[in-house]
Amino acid sequence: MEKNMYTGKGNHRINVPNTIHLTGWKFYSVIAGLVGSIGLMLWPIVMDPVLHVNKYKKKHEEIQTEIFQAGLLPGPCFTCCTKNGPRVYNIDPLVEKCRFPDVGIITQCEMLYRTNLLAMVAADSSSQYPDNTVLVYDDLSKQFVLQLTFHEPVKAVRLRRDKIVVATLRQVCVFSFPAPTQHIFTFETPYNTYGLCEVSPLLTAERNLVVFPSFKTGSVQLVDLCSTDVSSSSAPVTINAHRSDLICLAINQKGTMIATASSMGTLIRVFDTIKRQRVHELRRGSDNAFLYCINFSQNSEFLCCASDKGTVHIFALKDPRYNKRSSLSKLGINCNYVESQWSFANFTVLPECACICAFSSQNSVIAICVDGTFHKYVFNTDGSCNRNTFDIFLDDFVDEDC
Ligand SMILES: *[C@@H]1O[C@H](CO)[C@@H](O)[C@H](O)[C@H]1NC(C)=O
Ligand SMILES: CC(=O)N[C@H]1CO[C@H](CO)[C@@H](O)[C@@H]1O
Repeated sequence: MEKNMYTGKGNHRINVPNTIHLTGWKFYSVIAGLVGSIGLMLWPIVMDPVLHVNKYKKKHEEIQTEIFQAGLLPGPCFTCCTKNGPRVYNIDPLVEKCRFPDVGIITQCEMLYRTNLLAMVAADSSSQYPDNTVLVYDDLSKQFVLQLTFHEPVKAVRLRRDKIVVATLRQVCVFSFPAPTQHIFTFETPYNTYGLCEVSPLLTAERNLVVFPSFKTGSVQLVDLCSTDVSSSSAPVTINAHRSDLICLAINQKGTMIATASSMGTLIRVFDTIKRQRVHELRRGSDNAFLYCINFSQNSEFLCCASDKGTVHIFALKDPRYNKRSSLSKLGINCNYVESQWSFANFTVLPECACICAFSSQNSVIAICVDGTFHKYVFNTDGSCNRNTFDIFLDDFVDEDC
């Protein structure tokens, strides 16, 4: 392990064994995923919680404190960190693919798409690894193949096929990845308790950006990953997004737009990353809330968000006419408040239960909650939003080919 350690002290000693192969999960699992999603569309099985209400209540109590973090991959699976180690699930259909019980208590687990590589951050309380360390696990060789150690606790890890981005409490560090893993640059940030840091996920993105909070309250710093000269001498590229602290940050697939929310939680602002201009102002609600998650749809046509109010909202970006407007604006009264757009569709999950949301196949949004529940709703631009799936994912069996 020692040999593969990045100490962050100038002398970067990182060796990745030559044995990393970026093979996908078995090809047929993708096909199965596709077939599964078609199956779901033709034959929507609605698992009514009313039928399982006792089981649900019991499960809810049992598992509420078990999950530390859940992460949605841009694609058909998600990871979830439990007290018994991280797990990987397929979404369409909902099936547990893998669990890693031997790696100890992990608080963050980020998978490189659907490959064999997972970046993990341990809980400090677990004796094995400290919380200032990122461990990359290779599921083919069933071992950790890379260890990066920082001065401060790691708050987030983001992977792309060519980079690993790590947000610690006060820094964002970018490394080339997987082999050779070399330190490219480090940026200082204000205290980043929530590990706000996003990277445009695709190598083919129009803009290859890493975005994170900047020193001015409520502002976002944008760094071009392809730029060879990101020296600190040049003025940082920032967007002043909000007047209070950022609480949520998202980037679209192409890297052309970011969405932000502040600690007020009333507004979501969407900015063009090229022109650095605000393109949308979306109103989640009129009272304050804590936003857990914002996500763009694959083609940036829609945006969803989840808050502690227990409501998942869906907004239209490409055709904002679908969004609802305040009735005041219809009367022609003009002020900032009435100009903003309200979501055109929404659905509810358990309030105050942390939850992440993302778009899935054809006009559907899924929500994954720390109480172990999985929700999938199909929406329509007329504002209808109907439940397609409800399940308790920690209840699932392990697929044999894992
Ligand atoms: C959710 O959608 C319903 C139906 O369109 C609407 O009546 C309700 O006001 C919305 N709720 C919120 C919190 O926006
Ligand atoms: C599918 C997708 O883009 N999911 C992202 C949703 O947002 C969270 C963070 O808010 C990301 O971790 C996911 O990758």
